[in-house]
Amino acid sequence: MPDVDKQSARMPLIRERHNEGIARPAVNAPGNFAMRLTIGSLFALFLAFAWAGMGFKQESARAPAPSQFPDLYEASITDLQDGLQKGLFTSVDLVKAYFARIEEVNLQGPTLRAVIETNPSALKQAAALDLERHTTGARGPLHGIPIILKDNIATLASEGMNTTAGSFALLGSVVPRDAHVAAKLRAAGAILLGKANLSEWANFRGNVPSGFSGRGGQTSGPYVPLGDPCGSSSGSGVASAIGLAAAALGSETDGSIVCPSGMNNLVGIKPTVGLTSRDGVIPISEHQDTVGPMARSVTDAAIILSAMAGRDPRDNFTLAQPRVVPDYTAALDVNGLSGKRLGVPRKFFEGLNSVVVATFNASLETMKGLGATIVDPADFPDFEEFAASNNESIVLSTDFKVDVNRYISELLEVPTGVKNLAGLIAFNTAHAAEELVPPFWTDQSQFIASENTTVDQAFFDAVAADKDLGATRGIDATLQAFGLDALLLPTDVSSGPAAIAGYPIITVPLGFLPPNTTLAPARPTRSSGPNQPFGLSFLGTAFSEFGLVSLAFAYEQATHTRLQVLAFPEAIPKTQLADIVGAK
Ligand SMILES: *[C@@H]1O[C@H](CO)[C@@H](O)[C@H](O)[C@H]1NC(C)=O
Ligand SMILES: *[C@@H]1O[C@H](CO)[C@@H](O)[C@H](O)[C@H]1NC(C)=O
Ligand SMILES: *[C@@H]1O[C@H](CO)[C@@H](O)[C@H](O)[C@H]1NC(C)=O
Ligand SMILES: *[C@@H]1O[C@H](CO)[C@@H](O)[C@H](O)[C@H]1NC(C)=O
Ligand SMILES: *[C@@H]1O[C@H](CO)[C@@H](O)[C@H](O)[C@H]1NC(C)=O
Ligand SMILES: *[C@@H]1O[C@H](CO)[C@@H](O)[C@H](O)[C@H]1NC(C)=O
Ligand SMILES: CC(=O)N[C@H]1CO[C@H](CO)[C@@H](O)[C@@H]1O
Repeated sequence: MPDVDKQSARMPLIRERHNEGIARPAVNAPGNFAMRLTIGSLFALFLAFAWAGMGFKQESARAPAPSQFPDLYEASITDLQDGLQKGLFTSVDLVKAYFARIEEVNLQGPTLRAVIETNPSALKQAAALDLERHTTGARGPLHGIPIILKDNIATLASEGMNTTAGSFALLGSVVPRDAHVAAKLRAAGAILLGKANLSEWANFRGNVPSGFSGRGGQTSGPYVPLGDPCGSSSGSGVASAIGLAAAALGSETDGSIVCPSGMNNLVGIKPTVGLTSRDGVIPISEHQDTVGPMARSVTDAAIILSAMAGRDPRDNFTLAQPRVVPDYTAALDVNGLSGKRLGVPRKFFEGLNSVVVATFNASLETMKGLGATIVDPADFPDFEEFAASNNESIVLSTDFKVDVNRYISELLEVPTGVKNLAGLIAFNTAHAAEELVPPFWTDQSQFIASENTTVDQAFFDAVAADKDLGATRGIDATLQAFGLDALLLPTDVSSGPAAIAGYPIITVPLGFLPPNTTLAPARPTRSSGPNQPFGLSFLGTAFSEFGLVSLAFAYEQATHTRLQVLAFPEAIPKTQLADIVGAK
């Protein structure tokens, strides 16, 4: 396949860059493979080579050392694809390894509750994809790569997984088809490994701590014990951060990809509304929802975004995107910051942690050193009007009722009998012990407020006001006034303007709170503590993802922040490919 050839031609370059300058974790380092070498694994390697030798691409015959298994804590999609292609391990091995890693930390050990379900068909699919690789070759960079989806992204019920937004109300519901993004990943050869826990209903039920769902319980983060994982793509963030899958998909209405990406030390892309289809994604708002990758590197996120973007007649917002989906990996340029103009809208910074601000300020110097011009401040011309506006809550509240009612009406079966938002509210009240759980998780006030809305003139005015404040007089006006390629913000405050504009954000690891940070009380999660990661966001205009990926990649490659601090030891799963391949 042409895709594969292109990819393998690029692989060595990307790998070299990736290895450069990474402070390899020493003490807690998962995966000292030399210790795990067994006769079994040697035999498996022998088989792998015999297999690879049977007309399988043009790999050289040098003997692999066992350490060539990528460490699953950090393994890139490129590394995994390389090992699969060389026959060092199979996709069946990968699925087994990730299942074992999930088992170690999800309900045992630190009980992170990041994963709500695993896919009972995943091993069978992996075997089929292994066979296909062997017979007709890999489809592309995602062939046989396990990815976790947020539990609001539909997958064929016949495969055995539920799609519930974390709610018992949708347990056993039968979706009409895969979500468009799930179907696209499948077509690219990805294995849909499982569903991630989330803030129930993508945090639109009421005032409930991030990462809680009735079905999945309370997710917590892997950097601070009982840490707030942020949300609503909480489980996607945690799962990707510690290698429970190669990467994950999340969805964002206002912050739900970028916040858990920032707080779990990941790269997250919140695409322009209309770049990735929302068909089959349990909604909040057609005006603001978008689906995107949460990964450990800009490269991985770019690979996944390239596979999931595209038009879909079932989501007419996607018809506004440029006709050809870019190959976002073509934007991966270490010189991507050179000659670029980036602005800092400082008025958004109020209330930020001073460590975050100081680290952000230092990153500006780094970017100057990489050839960027920083315009600081570069504020929104009508910031005060933007800040005073409450139009977003009208848009989301009104949209939710319409959009969630439509989603439920399209389901083929709903065993609980729930038919609409009014039915969801009644269901929660009737099943309070599972859904409205004391002491932290009792609220459904947002549901009730949303049920009370009507699509009226005030709603249409609010939609228009948001586009005007966020896009026309917000991000676009600021980019134009200062002649900028992008805006820069700490991820803690980046989501708002992009949310109401429908515009993209990419976040990359920026830093960690220092060791002497006070450990906040667990209520039920800790808002902060030592080693808590935080992110740096690049924002742009509609469909500017290609340019944003380029800027973020250049910054990531110059800084390699992610591995400067690892998850706390109990949150690092021990199972590695060597354990699985060796156990054959
Ligand atoms: C999905 O929900 C049904 C109950 O309706 C349950 O039997 C099944 O085990 C669930 N699937 C998974 C993978 O947990
Ligand atoms: C999408 O279609 C709906 C009707 O199904 C229409 O009301 C809406 O304006 C369309 N939106 C876009 C962006 O074309
Ligand atoms: C960050 O930079 C801004 C603008 O130069 C400055 O006003 C602020 O004091 C700096 N903050 C910290 C914590 O370094
Ligand atoms: C919506 O935005 C407009 C324009 O700034 C403003 O006049 C209006 O007060 C806002 N409405 C709400 C509910 O905040
Ligand atoms: C329902 O909407 C009406 C009119 O918009 C408002 O007066 C009332 O307070 C709302 N009730 C609730 C429970 O939100
Ligand atoms: C943490 O240590 C730094 C110096 O290393 C100091 O500036 C800061 O005030 C300390 N913070 C706290 C909360 O003790
Ligand atoms: C894969 C997994 O561990 N799923 C669990 C998620 O959490 C619920 C609620 O605790 C369990 O029932 C699942 O087994």
